[in-house]
Amino acid sequence: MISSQIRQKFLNYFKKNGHTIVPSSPVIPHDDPTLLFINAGMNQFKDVFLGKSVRAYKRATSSQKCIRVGGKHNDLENVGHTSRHLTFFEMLGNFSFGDYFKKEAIAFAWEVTLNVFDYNPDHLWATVFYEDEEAFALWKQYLPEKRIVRMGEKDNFWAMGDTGPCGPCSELLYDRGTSYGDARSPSEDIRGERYLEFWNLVFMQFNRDVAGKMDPLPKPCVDTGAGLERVVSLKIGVESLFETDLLRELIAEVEGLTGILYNPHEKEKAPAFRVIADHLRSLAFAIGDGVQPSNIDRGYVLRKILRRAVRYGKMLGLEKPFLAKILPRLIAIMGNDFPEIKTSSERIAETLTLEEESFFRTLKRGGNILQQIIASSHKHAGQISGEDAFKLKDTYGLPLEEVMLLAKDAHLTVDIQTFEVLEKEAKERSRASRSKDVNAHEENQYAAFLEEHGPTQFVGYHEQVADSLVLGLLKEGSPVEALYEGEEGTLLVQKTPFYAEKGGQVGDQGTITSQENVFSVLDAQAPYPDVVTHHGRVRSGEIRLGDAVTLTIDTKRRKAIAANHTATHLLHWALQRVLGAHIRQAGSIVESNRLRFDFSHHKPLSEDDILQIEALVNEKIRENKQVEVYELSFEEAQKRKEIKQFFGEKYGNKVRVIDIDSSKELCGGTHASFTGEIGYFRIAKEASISSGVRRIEAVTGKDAEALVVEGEKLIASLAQLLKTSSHHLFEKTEKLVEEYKAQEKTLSAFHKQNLAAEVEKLLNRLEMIHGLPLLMAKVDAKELREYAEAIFEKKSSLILVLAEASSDKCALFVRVSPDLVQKGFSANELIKQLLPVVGGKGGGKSDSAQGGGMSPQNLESAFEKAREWVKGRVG
Ligand code: ALA
Repeated sequence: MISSQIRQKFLNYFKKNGHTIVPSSPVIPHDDPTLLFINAGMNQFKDVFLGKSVRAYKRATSSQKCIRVGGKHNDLENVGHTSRHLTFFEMLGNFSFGDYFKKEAIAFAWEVTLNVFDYNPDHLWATVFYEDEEAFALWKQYLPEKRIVRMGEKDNFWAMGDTGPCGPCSELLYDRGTSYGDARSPSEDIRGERYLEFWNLVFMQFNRDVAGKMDPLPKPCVDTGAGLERVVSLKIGVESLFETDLLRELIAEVEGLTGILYNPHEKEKAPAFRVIADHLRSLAFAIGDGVQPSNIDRGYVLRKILRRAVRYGKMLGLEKPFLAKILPRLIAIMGNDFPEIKTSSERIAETLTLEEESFFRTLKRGGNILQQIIASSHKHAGQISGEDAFKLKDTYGLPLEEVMLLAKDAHLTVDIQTFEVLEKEAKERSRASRSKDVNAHEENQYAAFLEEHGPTQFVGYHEQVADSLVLGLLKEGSPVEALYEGEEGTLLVQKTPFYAEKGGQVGDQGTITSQENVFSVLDAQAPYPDVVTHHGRVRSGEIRLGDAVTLTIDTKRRKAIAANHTATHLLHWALQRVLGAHIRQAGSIVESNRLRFDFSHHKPLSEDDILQIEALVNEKIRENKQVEVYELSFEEAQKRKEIKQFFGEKYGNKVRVIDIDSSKELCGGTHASFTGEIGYFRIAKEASISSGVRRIEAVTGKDAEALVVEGEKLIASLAQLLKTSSHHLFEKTEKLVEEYKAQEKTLSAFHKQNLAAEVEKLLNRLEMIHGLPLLMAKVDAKELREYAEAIFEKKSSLILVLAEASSDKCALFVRVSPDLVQKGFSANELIKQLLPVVGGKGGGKSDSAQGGGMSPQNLESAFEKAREWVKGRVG
């Protein structure tokens, strides 16, 4: 495949030029609330650009999976309707972290363009930021001056998002000729069709903070990005990205499914082919990397993409889930270069199909609801309200266009203005929930602290006590000289045994003392890389800046946390063994008295799964394996596929491996030394937290013991209640159940007998009114109907009035046999005569009716009334 070849050649070129080939990170950014999906090759290096993290290399190259939808770079609505918008694409890039800058970046790009992409130099143009004289001068070595264009900030200043690394950029463009328009230069080419940009070289120089302030980066860096699909389309000279092998093969699959041929110039159906091919890639890679369609955040975006694919699929007559049918082809094309979609293929297929099925149901329901809305809108000014339209879209997923089309057919308009207001509000709500934790002021404060005092030295992997100096004190977030008895605050030192909350493990607790002065630490946090803060209260005396202090952690609590952390790794391993390799951690919390583990899985665990998982973990505990801890270079770790690593976690140059027999994970947490220290492991709870994500809560050691004891206590009290021992509880309960069944049988037989005898007695009260059999009786039972049945078994032609009464209420039941119904007697009519007498209400049909009243003392009068009624009817 040409695309694979170009990808490989590109990476090899840069490797030959001193760059390290770094694998693509997953499409989900970890720990970066400013970003929804990975949208550029540089994302995984963000902290390296900012100087917060170092790597063993200063030059890197990658082919990064990117999803651009939602957030700053958003193309979703265009996709399918143009030749070059995609939600998923691969970005080829080379990066310099404070190593080379503009000169080499431009030289590399030029050489690759001519010798790897094989482009004709006569077609090439470059743009530069309008005030970047240096870049302009550099390009002059390769291009005639008239093919170097200065552009403004909109085109030639690149930023990852509203905050983060940014800088001026220079783009390489390919002139596709006059058939794509008569613009004579990229600055005249408004639609960007003729001069197609294929490579962006960003000269990273600044970090923009939330206030918009731009601070220079520690060192100028280079970040470049060339869209692989675009590069290939230019190389093979096709008009559209959808003609490149990566996408055309997926379109071919859709042709096969629908029996319709793809004609790129046909306006009705062609967009649908493109939408499906593109969206499937976003969906498969995002699901493969652990996102589940849902109602929030990236899960919501995924749901939106999937629904868009389904809607376009319907235009091609696809009325049943179809995405999983195209998936194998995607895996065949890309699975060798991105093996994660191969290993997760089953989970991806299942997730796609379940979500599609649910959307098909939604569409059906939404369609029905729209019909109701249409019916009622006719009465209301002939317009569908904005609220209704929004509800249809937001709750039922019915897109506005569809609502408008159907409304038009029904001669209605839609209040689009209100709809748009509501949609904007919803968008703001979802944005607000995302950017909660970027507090620029605090960040700057800790960055300054780091600059002045260097990193806090963490000695807590081996030590529980450390002596150090107080370097910083904060009260309500502001620096102070001292904290006094009773005051709450934050304490920073040079060296600490306190583990700061990270990777799900809670922070340590303990004390910090200087002579008789005591500060109780309730929590330790890392608000900035390499800075540990101790939060708590001065219990006695005072703590001053510069004090020599002794820091002591609560060792018992720490041991319990460590055991739970090690158990979490074993649980993760056991889950993969029992449920399959597709299990991905989606979050965890490790505390002293419990652990919580979230993971992607599409169905509830069976009782048997849970038992197996517990058994595996407990077996490892009994084997008392040593928990080995060692460091590896980040590169080495990435090569070792058996080591679990998470979504682009910000790993430094060296990474720490926790190695427990067959479970190996990159992890900075504190752990038991031997698995035996965990003691015992039990799952306390298993449930779903959102679609496709499950949560396990588990306990270890004495908490696991307590869980078992609790169960045993319940058994013991049950045994006591049943007057037996817990050993005989089963037999005893079994016996009781048997007895109960037998007694029920006897009781029911007895009841029947009783009823028969009662009925015999009742039949004595049969009256003949002018030859018509009437039976009226007050009985002592709630089941008047049952009585009636038994009576009618004995007497097939009859008017029956049964009553049941308590001191303040009565019920009446009237039944007329079919032959008398034929003759015009109606139970309903009769009861309507009787109920007023007992002060009540009710009714029924001609053969049977019932009701209740509040005056039971009038029952005799009611019976008299019945007699008269019958008499009247016969007479
Ligand atoms: N990060 C730059 C871009 O995405 C290269 O265009």
